[in-house]
Amino acid sequence: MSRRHARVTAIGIAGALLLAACSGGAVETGKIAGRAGGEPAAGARPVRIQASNFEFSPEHLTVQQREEIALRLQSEDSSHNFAIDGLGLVVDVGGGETATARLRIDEPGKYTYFCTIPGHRDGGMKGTITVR
Ligand SMILES: [Cu+2]
Repeated sequence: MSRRHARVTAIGIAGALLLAACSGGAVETGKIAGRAGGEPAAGARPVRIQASNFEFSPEHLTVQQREEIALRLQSEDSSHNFAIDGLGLVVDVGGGETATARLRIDEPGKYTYFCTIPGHRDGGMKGTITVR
């Protein structure tokens, strides 16, 4: 590969990454106190959610303030994820797979969860989580 070709390729990759970052339906973080992602805490309550094109089941969840949740996301078709507006990405799941991650919200309120994959939220992949 020539030096010039290498530089053009590098610019192309940077552009593709930037595009991916911009079109990914980014989730806002740092507005809600809590934990999103990583290993579930010991003794966490398991909560199962099914993800499919284009809905979550259930569409409503209720948890207690500061309650440790082991969120188990099961994909019935393609890749999906579960993110909470203001808190962050909780878990990603590959097509037909199941993945589990930590979730804890420290402030009571009503929050929105959704799938960040482009088009999925607009297609209906969203729900509400009530924290008491
Ligand atoms: Cu999705």
